[in-house]
Amino acid sequence: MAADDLPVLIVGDVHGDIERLAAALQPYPASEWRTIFLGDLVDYGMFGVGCLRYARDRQNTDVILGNHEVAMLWALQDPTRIGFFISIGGHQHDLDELRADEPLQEWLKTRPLMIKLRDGTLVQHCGNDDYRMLLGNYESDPVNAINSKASLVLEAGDAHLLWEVMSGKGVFATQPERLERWLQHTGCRRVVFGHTPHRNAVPARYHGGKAINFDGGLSRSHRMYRRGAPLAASVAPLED
Ligand SMILES: [Mn+2]
Repeated sequence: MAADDLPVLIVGDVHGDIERLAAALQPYPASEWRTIFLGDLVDYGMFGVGCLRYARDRQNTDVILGNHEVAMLWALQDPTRIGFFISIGGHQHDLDELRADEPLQEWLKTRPLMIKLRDGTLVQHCGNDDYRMLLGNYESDPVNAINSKASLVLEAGDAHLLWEVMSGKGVFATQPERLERWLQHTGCRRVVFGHTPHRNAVPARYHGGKAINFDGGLSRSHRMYRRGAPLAASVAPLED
């Protein structure tokens, strides 16, 4: 079966906790699911690059970029940003490992910022519409345009431009008009995102399910980790 025909499994921010990631994926064999990682696999936990490799090598799997991957690429391109990268939870050993693995860098730099699924679901890291800053005035296919722009920016060594786009606060939970405009602009019926931990037992749904947050604070090393945060708050099938 092609990955496109499989049911979709969403994985929210993993942040280096490869043990909890493995536990969360245990009920979902790779061959039976199309797995989509929402970005932020690195930082806080000790196994950020390990999580990237795990996701890259998992069958039927897509990975989109989070702001923490962008910060890591930025630190890689500009050593004066290493302190900043460490200050947001980054680890020197992860940076060293990424530096030594050029194929992994290349893979990371060519990941999309968003994916539009056949059912009209938009998948992106941040719960806001700041991605529009990457768009020109008359883009007929905004999702594709944003992804192409992001790859060009990273290839040119300008990761900082993406950091500006991706470090803002989520707004979809609280600003339904902006959500509605973004859905209209991208031609989607709902948006799935991570980036800001919610406190639910399952992914947090807003505005009748038009916006769904899958960042359940999976990583025990995250500064906002809450003891007992259920795995299913971050890793769950995308329902119809
Ligand atoms: Mn995050």
